[in-house]
Amino acid sequence: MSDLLDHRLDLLRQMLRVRRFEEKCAELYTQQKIRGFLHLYIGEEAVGVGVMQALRPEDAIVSTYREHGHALARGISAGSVMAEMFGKQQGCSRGRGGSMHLFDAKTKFYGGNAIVGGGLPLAVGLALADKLQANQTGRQQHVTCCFFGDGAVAEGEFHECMNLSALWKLPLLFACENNRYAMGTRLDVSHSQTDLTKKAAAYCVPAAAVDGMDVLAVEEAARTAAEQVRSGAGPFFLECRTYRFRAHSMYDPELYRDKAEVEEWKKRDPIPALIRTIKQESEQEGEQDGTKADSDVAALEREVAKEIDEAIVYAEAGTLEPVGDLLRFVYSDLVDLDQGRPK
Ligand SMILES: Cc1ncc(C[n+]2csc(CCOP(=O)(O)OP(=O)(O)O)c2C)c(N)n1
Ligand SMILES: [Mg+2]
Repeated sequence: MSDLLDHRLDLLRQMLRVRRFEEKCAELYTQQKIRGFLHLYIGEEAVGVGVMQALRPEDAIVSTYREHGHALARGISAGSVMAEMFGKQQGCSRGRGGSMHLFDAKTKFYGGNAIVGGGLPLAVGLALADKLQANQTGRQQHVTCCFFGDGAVAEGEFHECMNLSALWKLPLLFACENNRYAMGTRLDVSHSQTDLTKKAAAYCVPAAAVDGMDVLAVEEAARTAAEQVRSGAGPFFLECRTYRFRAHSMYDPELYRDKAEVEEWKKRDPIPALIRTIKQESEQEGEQDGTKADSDVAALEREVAKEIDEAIVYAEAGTLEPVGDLLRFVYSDLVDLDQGRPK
């Protein structure tokens, strides 16, 4: 099998992990094993998986409340994410964050965020720190990638962050997930300018839009953008045009859009689209009628199902943090500045 096909299958594996993980989350939510808010990424997987291809381990990521896919694609284990969904202390945020606050310092995944646009100023701060350190040590700048939705573009923070990042030439990749809705508000009802790239361009941030239902296109656009950022040219705004197939959250009756619109977008589901590409390419490579591709896909489905079943077993077996520990981390320990140790 060629390296190219191998890579395509890996992208498919990653999108399937996110899709099947979240389908299980929806089931577990109705069983009340997962509580609180739950925002599914189903339909948008090509964005998180595609953008993540362009990032290196030393790069940083800031995310939103719709971040399960980002976390999984970044390499946080399915078990640790599922345990967090269950509120167990084995979760990546010790069970204190839940669905909207996945966090993992090891992979530089600096958090989901319940505040619309709230990740943007954090990302500016991270990128500024990175640039200052790079200047001091002479190393190359790392990329800080900030995911946010079209709704965040209507927030004041977005405009402040565009301005500062361009002014200070910060190494920031803005990954805008334009799924056309902010809860029940359609893009053209809340934005006077619906071409979001123009808003970034107004602040002198170079910008491009990409088909967010095509993982290969997203990967290519993200690689180009990330390399430009890494070279020290300053920020880049990548608008990924996508669609969520499910409701905004588990509490949304979806009265603001036609079922026919959703069905139309489902025809562009990024997972079957990639399977079709893999089959075509596999046939071109001489794999006869594509049956090899079918068995590859079936094997991936089995592998992913096993991983997620194991993640659920891990989360079920996890433990809740003792009530007596609940005040831990509310205040920091007093540190003796001379000794660098807790007093
Ligand atoms: C500052 C702020 N205002 C309002 C809300 C309520 N709220 C939660 S999600 C959401 C919509 C955001 O839409 P978008 O940024 O497009 O992300 P999507 O849900 O489409 O992924 C709103 C208004 C919030 N969480 N934070
Ligand atoms: Mg949106």
